[in-house]
Amino acid sequence: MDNQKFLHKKLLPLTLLALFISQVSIAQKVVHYDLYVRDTVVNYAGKEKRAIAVNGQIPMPTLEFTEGDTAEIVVHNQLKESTSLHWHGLFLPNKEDGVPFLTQMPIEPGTTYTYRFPIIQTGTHWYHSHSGLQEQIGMYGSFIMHKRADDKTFRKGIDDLPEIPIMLSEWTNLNPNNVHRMLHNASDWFAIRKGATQSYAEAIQSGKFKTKLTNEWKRMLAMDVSDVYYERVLMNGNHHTDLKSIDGKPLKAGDKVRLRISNGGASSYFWLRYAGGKMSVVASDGNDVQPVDVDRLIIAVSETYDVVVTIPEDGKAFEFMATTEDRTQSTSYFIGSGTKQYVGEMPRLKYFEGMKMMNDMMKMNGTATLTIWE
Ligand SMILES: [Cu+2]
Repeated sequence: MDNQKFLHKKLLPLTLLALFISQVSIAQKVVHYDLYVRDTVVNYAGKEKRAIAVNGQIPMPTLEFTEGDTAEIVVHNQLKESTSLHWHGLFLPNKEDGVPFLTQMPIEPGTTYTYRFPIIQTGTHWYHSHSGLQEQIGMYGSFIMHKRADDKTFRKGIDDLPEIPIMLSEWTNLNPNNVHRMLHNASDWFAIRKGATQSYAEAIQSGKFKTKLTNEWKRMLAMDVSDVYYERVLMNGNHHTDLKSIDGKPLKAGDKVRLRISNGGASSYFWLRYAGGKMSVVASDGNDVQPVDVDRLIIAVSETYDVVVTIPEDGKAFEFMATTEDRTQSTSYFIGSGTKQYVGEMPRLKYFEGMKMMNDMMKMNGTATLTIWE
């Protein structure tokens, strides 16, 4: 009895000490980034336009951590307007969440602000400005949190693959504030640019004159799956990118690459497709999922997916393409070296078919409501 007490007394401080040391060693790794936010001029679609670059680049730099690190991110605002950064999908103390006038004051021009928070999760996430419409003109970037090597959930063959973070985004030559205003005014301009005005002539041509008439009667605007026309869509700030090697290692047949994809677009959903066979989805919004092989998948605004692609043969570069849901724009990576293997464009949408479906559904809903009323 006495012996046990003695042991207990002696062991407790030791245990505490061990606990303390392990905590210190976890908390000690501070990963520091300096972000310089500056005005820039870009030419993505035939016109020189104002944009915002961070450390001279669009998208913003990829920020990488390992679970257990402390993130220390210093924002140097060199703009003539205020800014802020929001960490999309991250668990962190509220005051680090980056929402001006809610969790912090705006970072004023010429000032510096430090975000500091522990990394307590893993996965693919992203970050963006939370001030005005700065996100639309360049302020989006990947935020990657790796698993620790001793993580019980570490998946060999997935979590140790070479990887590429991919930020999807759109570019418009219009000032984003104008886009915003035009959306409020129900302008037809975007539909005209997209060739999606759905005129009477087109309606007659596709045998849907009655549908068109019904819609006019209801004073419906032409319907589309997305409202804004963009001049360009981008993967990591480029229209097309060659990916021949990762970390200096050339990619060859049989190699697998993990694409950590975030949709940093303001309003576009994207279809993702690959010319080299099926893609294996291994994570969604930063969470591991049971791998699922797909021919294509759609990614919504702000979502992230981790997708593993395999290079089926040498001497060819396989296209990984993102196409806007309205199918008017696309952007791609070519993975591997050699002759380009294209996925091919997706067929244009059948607008009148969709219109008719919508009308039929509304009729059905009307009936259902009536039944309830009776
Ligand atoms: Cu967000």
